[in-house]
Order: sequence, then structure tokens, then C-alpha cells
Amino acid sequence: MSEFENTNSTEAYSADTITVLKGLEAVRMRPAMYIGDIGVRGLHHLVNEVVDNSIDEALAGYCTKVDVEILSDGGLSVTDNGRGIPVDMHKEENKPGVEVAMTILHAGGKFDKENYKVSGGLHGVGVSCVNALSKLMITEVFRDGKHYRIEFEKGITIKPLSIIGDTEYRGTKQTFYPDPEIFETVVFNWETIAHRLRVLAFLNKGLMITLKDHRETSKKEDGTLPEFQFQYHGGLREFVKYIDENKKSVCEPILIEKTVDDYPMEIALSWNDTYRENIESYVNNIHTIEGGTHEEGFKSALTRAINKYALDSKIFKNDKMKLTGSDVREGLTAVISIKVMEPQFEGQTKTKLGNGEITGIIQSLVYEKLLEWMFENPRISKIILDKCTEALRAREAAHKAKDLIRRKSAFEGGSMPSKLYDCSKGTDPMECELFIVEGDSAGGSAVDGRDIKTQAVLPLRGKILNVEKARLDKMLANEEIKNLINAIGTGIGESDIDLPSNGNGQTVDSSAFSQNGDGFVLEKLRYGKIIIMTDADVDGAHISTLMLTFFFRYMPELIKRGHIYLAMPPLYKVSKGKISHYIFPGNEEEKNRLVAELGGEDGKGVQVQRYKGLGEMNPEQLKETTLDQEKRFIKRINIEDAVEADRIFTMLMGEDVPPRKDFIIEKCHFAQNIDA
Ligand code: 0RA
Repeated sequence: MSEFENTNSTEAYSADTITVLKGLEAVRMRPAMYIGDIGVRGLHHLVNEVVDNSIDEALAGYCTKVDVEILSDGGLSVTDNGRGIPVDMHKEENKPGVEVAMTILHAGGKFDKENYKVSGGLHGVGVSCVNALSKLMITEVFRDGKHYRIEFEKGITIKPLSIIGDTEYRGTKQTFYPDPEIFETVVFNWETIAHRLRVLAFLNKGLMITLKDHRETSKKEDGTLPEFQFQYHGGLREFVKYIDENKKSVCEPILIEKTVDDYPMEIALSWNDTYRENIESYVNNIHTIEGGTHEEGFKSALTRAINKYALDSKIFKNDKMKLTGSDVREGLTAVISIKVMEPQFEGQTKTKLGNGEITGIIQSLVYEKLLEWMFENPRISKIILDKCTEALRAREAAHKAKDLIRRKSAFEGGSMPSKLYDCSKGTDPMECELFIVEGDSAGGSAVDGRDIKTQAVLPLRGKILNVEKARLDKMLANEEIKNLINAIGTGIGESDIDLPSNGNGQTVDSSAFSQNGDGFVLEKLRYGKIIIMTDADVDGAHISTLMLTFFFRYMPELIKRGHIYLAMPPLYKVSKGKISHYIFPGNEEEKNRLVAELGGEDGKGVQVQRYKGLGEMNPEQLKETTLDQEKRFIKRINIEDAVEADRIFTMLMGEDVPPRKDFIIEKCHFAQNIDA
């Protein structure tokens, strides 16, 4: 039991040690119970947990700067200039406070509840979990002129707390090395960390957060290492501007900020020239993806306030005219951030706020402040109201158009579009695949090369409508889009259905898609995999982006659940005997290297086959590279982060910016390789 040699406990099996070991063992036995999973997500949970501890120190008002460094040796460090974790002896545990915090489960704020009013941390598991799941963790404290250090291995103290020098600095530095025995991957992702830090900087205005990547592999072309500073003195206002950076805004973001009944609340909102709503909400810095009572209160206040203003300012002549929730939220971008001392998180991913008392509190605040703002800003308010009224008309028009599609398919016995080459019936839809193919000739090869039992082909002619610029009614009138929607079978819309009114004469919120229950229905999905197949050229990239935008906006559930794929056919096949290697676009040098390697000096017996674009592949080649489930190359589209995806899509598809084709191809880190 050499692990105990260096601890300051004289008895290896003291009661304290046993409790600690039991806690650590539980975490290491079932890591997913504590951090969600043991993949990349779980790995980054560790980062969040450590960062959140420093953010808490900032929330308490003692810390102004947090530095995150991805180290070149597999570790990650987080340094803050807070008070430093206490180093004095903890009476009950007979250990320094810092050791207690690092080794005892849930010890996070135990010894100083006052200072941990609203603690973040997704599961509140505490930094001891990170410690338990790290092969090495070093905690350094800078306090009262001294530099302290303590070291752990898999959560067990291997070097007790000691003073290693003097310092003028004040704060805490945590360095940890995730244990590869626990995690499937221990490679940190710059984008994931950067995004989280950026959001934290928006949510905690003024706080300076830096990120540095010291890994050799991360070096940029000019030889420098990636480095970024996040600091936003404008807080949520700047957050809204950031989300809408590539859109035309109707006004500067409106800010509502107040602490009511001990709940600090901050809301920023604005409208832009798109037709979608984008509400992001946070509770104690945690992204509440599934919404909850704070979002409900906000939405209901928004609808009520705008209707009230329309009547009081005589813009609406009588109360027959009423805007619904979806009318007032068309083109709305809003960020809500509140702090709740005892949050109840519900829902599938535990990211839905359940505290009932919040609805009314946020509703009153937003109603009052928004009305006040509108009366003070009549010119902009008129523009917003006009926008809402236009949404109302479009919604009615869309309803008619959609009715038409629905009735038509009912008359035709729900028949499929004539352009669809469907697979034969009687197979489990989840086993089936739909190939959306650019151009008729590639479509022909796909039809000939497919497995007719499970693979369907829908050829698209030319460019599809840019859904980013079209409203629902226009979109639903488009032939290609109609075919696509009918072939997929789910219908369109957002998966969350708005709540009906509470009978106080409030408007019933019902989005244009989800009313009457005719929105998106996952159970009606006709194919388990939907595979977009376009040429690897500029036009092809544009078409796949259009397609992805369509799915992202109107069938986001299919992306979230991993049903959407991109075909990624290789450019070359290099083979010798039975060994074959495939080379993908952009890796042409690799081909020459392989030929030299396999063929030796005379290059004997090496075959190089160059595949043409999809349009020119014959059915056999198409089968080998894209259709055959055993051999083909496809990528699953995986949009982790809706904010970034939204910005990217708006930028790619917006009116102001010419389509950035190189960017489209580069940004394929959305996509994750699937071993075919
Ligand atoms: C409890 C009490 C005190 C500081 C902290 C916790 C603290 C924890 C972390 C974790 C990361 N950085 C941190 N900084 C501070 C201080 C109590 C006092 O000095 O009076």
C-alpha cells in the first residue's frame, strides 16, 4: 500500500482515510454517475468543474481573472486570483482545508457556506471528483505571502501540503491530468473549452478569462500557439450582439437587470431581420438547454407586454387583434441569466429549471420593464410591432399553405414524391437510409448502385431554396422542399411545444409549426440515416450547407439524435495486393507518400485509382465509396453547440456575406467520422 506512505496520517486505516477511499472508489467505479459519461463530454466536465470553482470565487467578489492553460504534457491548469483555498487545519478532519476540499466528496463549499451562495458546477460534484478521475493533480495555493503545494494521484494524497516558497501572488492554481484508465479520450478540445469560457465571460461581465494552448500539435501556421482573452464589460448585451453578429438588428439589445427576492436576474433581448427565435437561458452559469420556469415567465411577459403596448398606444384598434407568442418571438434573440440558491433541475438532461416561484417573479419584472422601455422608445417599438404583425399575417398564410400540403397528401393516400426512389417496404425504417443526391446523373448511379431493400434515393435538381432567407410560407411552396419533407415523413417544426395560457386572458402561445399537434413527430421518421451526397466542389459544398441549414432550422431533432450524415467519398484508392488505403480531398501529399512507401523504389505492384466527382462515378464506384455499408465513408453531423452553429449558418447563408465556400469545407469539424 505504498500510496499511503507519504500521507500525514500515521495509521493507514484511520476512519478518515476509509471515508475518503470509499468516496474516491465510488467515483472511479461509476464515473458516468458523476460526470455524465467517460467520452469527450465527460472529459470536458472536469474542465468545467475546475473552472466553475474559480468562477464561484469571482461571483463571491474576490476574483477578477481566471487563466486556463492546456498543457503540452496532457494536463490542464486553471489559475485564479481569488483568496486561495484555505490551508489552515480543518478541525474535524484533522487535515488542511485544501486537502479536505480535494479529497472528500461534496466538500466543495462545506467549510464556508457563506461564501458559496450560488454555486455553479453542473452536478455540484465538486473538485474532488476531478481529483479522483485524474492520474495526477496538483493544487497550489498562494496566500499570505506563501506558496503552498499538495499533490494527488487518483484522488489520493501522495505529497502532503507544504510551503515551497514565498509569493506576492494571491490565488489558487489547479493542474490535473485526466486518467486514461477512466476516459476513452484524454485530448482536450480547444473549441469546446473556448466556447464555455466565452459564455462565462459574457455571463460574468468584466471578468477576464484567458485560454492558452501549449500543445505542439496546436501550433498555428506562423508557429505561434493559440491564445485568447475573453472579457466583456457589456455582459449579456454583448452576448446578444455576438449571437446576432451576422444579422441586421432592429435595435441595441434591451437590458433588464434586477435582484428580486434574492434572485439576481439579467435579461438582454433584441430583434433581427431573420424569422427565427433564439432564446438562451442560464441558471447559476449553467446552460438550461431545456428551458424551464424562467423561460416560461419571460415568454409570457413578452407576449403580454407587446400586446398591451399595441392596445395602449392605439396601434391596435381593438382587442380582437392579438399577437401570439410565436409572432412576438419571430426574429427575437434573448439571453436570460438568473441565479437561484437552490435550483431544481429537471428534464432528460437535467437542464430544465423546475423552481415554480421563478415564473411569476421574472414575468412581473419583464412585463414592467419592457412596457416601460417601449413607452420610452416609441419609434423602435413601432418597428418591433410592425414586425410582429407581419409575422401574424405570414403565420396565417403558412397555415393555409401547410393545410394544402397536408390535404393533398391525404388525397393521394400519403403517397411519396414521384422523384423519390424509395426502398422496398417491410423493412424497419431505422434500418433504412435516404440518400439526398445532387444532380440527376449522380442520382442515376445511386439508384443503380443501391441496395433496394434498405436504401432510397431522392435526387435534387440544382440548388434548393435558401431557407435562411425565406419565411415559412414561401418555403412550404417550394417543390424540392416539399418533396424532402414528404420523403422524410416527420413534418417540420421545433420539438418543444409552447405552454397554453393560464386563463388570465393571456395569449395562447402556439408556434406556427407545433399547433394542432401537426409539427415535428419523430416517430414518423421514415429513415434511420439521411445521407447528403454532393460533389466535393464549391457548388457541392454550397448545396450541403443549404441542406444542413434546412435540417438545423426545421428538423433540429434529427441532427441532435444523429440521423443526419454527409457522404465523404475519397479521392484516391492506393492499393497493393489486398491492402487498400483511401485518400480524402485535401490529403493529396499523403497519396505520394503512400505510393513511395508501398511500392519501394520501382513502385511495383502499386495501383492508384482516382475517383471522379460523384456525378461521374459509375454505380459500382459509388457503391464502393458511398453506398456499401461495409466500405463507404460517411460522417455524422453533430452540432454540439447551437449558438456557434447558429452564428455559422447565419454567416454562411446571410444576405450580407457572400457564401464563404472555403469556410464551409473547413468547418466540417461539426462532423464526426464514422468508421464505415
Ligand atoms: C472557501 C473559502 C475561501 C476560499 C475558497 C473556498 C476558494 C476556493 C477556490 C477554488 C478555486 N479557487 C478558489 N478560491 C477560493 C477563503 C476563505 C477566507 O479566506 O476567508
